[in-house]
Amino acid sequence: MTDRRQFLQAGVLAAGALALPRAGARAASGARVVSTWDFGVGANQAAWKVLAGGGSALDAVEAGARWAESELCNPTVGRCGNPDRDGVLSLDASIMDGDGRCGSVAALTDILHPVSVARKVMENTPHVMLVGEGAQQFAVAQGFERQKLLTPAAEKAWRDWLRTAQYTPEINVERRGRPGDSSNHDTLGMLAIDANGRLAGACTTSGMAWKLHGRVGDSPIIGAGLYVDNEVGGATASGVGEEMMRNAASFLVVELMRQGRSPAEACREAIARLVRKRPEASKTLQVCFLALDKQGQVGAYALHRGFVYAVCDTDRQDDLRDSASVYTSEQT
Ligand code: SD4
Repeated sequence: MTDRRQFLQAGVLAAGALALPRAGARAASGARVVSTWDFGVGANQAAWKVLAGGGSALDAVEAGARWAESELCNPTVGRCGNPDRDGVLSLDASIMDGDGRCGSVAALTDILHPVSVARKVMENTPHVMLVGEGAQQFAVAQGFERQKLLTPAAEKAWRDWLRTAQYTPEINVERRGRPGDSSNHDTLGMLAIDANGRLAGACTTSGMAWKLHGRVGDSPIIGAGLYVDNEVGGATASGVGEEMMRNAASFLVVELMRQGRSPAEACREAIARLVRKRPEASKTLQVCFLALDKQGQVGAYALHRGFVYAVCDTDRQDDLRDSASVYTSEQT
């Protein structure tokens, strides 16, 4: 179990700590996996074990998202996530491959691996999305164990919030006054291309802390928090999900790449549209996009400073990049 800061301080980014099987390097040639935020380094490495062994992009992104859901201890992903305003920890996740197969779960409670439930929705049902109680029933029927996930630390944070916030739902509670602070927002969005040139993506989150009970963000909405198409590439998002949902934003990024934009240009244009629609709101909300095209080129763009993303391939498994591409600083 790893706190994200300890994870970085422990020197996981030091090259020596990153020895991964080189034997798979040939099988993985051309493969690449990219993820949002600094803990994306650890998630990428979990995914890379699959890609380096010649595995599929779909298996890789599931493995990477599972790593974030269980190994990482972080207030906005998986078992250590902060609850909603009623003290309920509810998780959202999605998975998609480049052939358009997809599955997602939203407002799922008491199940450790929402991304794997999402994959079961994709593979074992005629549906794309299950929510709430029905998603949990389905998970249990598929063999997932019900367990209490809320950590004592998350429960304490919620109780502290209740004391001061008078039960008012807030959209941007973690970001107030510092919209790009990387220590405060952390959905895992992951995109991978395997050695056969096939793409897949996954997204997993506990969403916004202290959200209204029943609130669903962009992460499980195909086209908002995640979209993948083998003909073009994939995109994923992190930040205030309501903005991604208003703009079908990950789909938009992929469509912009289809029209010839590079991954970074497509992410930038998606942010520009969002700002044009809601210029005032954009001053305080963070929105970040990460995209990977079918050639394996990666690009990212954020509305405000603070977004970092991780890139992993045969050459390097610990690459953490600062999204120097920031919309607000361009405008000033
Ligand atoms: C959501 N997009 O639920 C997610 C939250 C997030 O970094 O990305 N936080 O709106």
